[in-house]
Amino acid sequence: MKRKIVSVLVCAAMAATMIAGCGGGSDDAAATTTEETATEETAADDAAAEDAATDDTAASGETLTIGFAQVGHESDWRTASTQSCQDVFSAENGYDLQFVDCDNDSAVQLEAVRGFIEQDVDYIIIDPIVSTGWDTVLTECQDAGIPVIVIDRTIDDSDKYAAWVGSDFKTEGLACGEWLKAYADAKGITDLNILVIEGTTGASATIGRTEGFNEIAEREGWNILDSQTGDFTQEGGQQVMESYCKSYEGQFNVVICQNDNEAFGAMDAMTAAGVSYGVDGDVIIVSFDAARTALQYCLDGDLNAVFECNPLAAPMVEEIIKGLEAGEEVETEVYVEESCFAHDDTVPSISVNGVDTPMTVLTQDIIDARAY
Ligand code: GZL
Repeated sequence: MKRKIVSVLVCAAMAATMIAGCGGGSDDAAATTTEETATEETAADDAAAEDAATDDTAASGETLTIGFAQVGHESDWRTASTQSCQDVFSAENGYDLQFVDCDNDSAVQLEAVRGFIEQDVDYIIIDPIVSTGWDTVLTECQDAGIPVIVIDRTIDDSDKYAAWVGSDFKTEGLACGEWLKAYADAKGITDLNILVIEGTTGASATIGRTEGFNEIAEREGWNILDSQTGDFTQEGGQQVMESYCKSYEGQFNVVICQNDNEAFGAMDAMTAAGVSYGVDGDVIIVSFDAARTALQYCLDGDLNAVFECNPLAAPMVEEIIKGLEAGEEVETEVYVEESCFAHDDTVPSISVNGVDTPMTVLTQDIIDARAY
């Protein structure tokens, strides 16, 4: 339910009722007129009270109800993203967070958003599982007067939302490709035979990382042996890698995992298949996200490099909501800060989109200081 100052609304309604009641002693016509007048006054009073309530609410910081339709719980990254929102949009911070874990199911996610409309929440946050199929429900949000803020992944078939906060996934893919080129050159590896474990099909993170990496692969003439979805899960990464170890035994020397959890599964599968990987292995392996566990693997040499995708969007979302509450112009596209990590300084830096980007060589202190 949208925030209201119920006492003001109840008083307005009571005042209208008293007017109608007091005017009931005359004949029916007069009584009807009084009632109609009272009804019109009630509606006017309600509107005035609502405006007053809104103004008062904004000024007094009354509780804002936020509906959050989260992708699911598929990865360490997702856990950090959810925690960030729950920490920021807490009751003590003046919010009523209505959270729905959509379990990686787009139909559930659309239903969750419609449920928020029914609840008449003040704002809706969506991390879209896939980037299409959104215009109808976003139109419904617009018609209901509920601002939508999109985080992390993008919506590509509608612009009916107030703002987006997230990452440039193509740039993440380009960074990975540029690092691999520099790393292979430094190690004297001229023949790259690459296996890719993609993220969730249709997710903008998958689309962007694939597009960016493939742009470098095509430029360098690399051989991508196969590219299959692991659905951003550890189980998915393990299953795909088990299949790869059978189908491409002895043929591959690079594995690109589009998130950390897929890399954990791929590492387990390669270990079971007797395939060595990491800085001292036969196979170069990298991941995206950079949650603490993956950084520890990278520090230990099991992962060669990790490309960050920052999940902590909630503080920037709150700034946008505060701006909207204050009637201010807000940033409609906000990019989170991200880094590139490596086990060692074989590649000190890379150039991505013409921007010189350092590769951060991991230390235990860096990992211990990380927020997620
Ligand atoms: C990317 C995010 C992806 C992460 C995965 O921004 O949507 O989804 O890379 C997560 O870990 O499952």
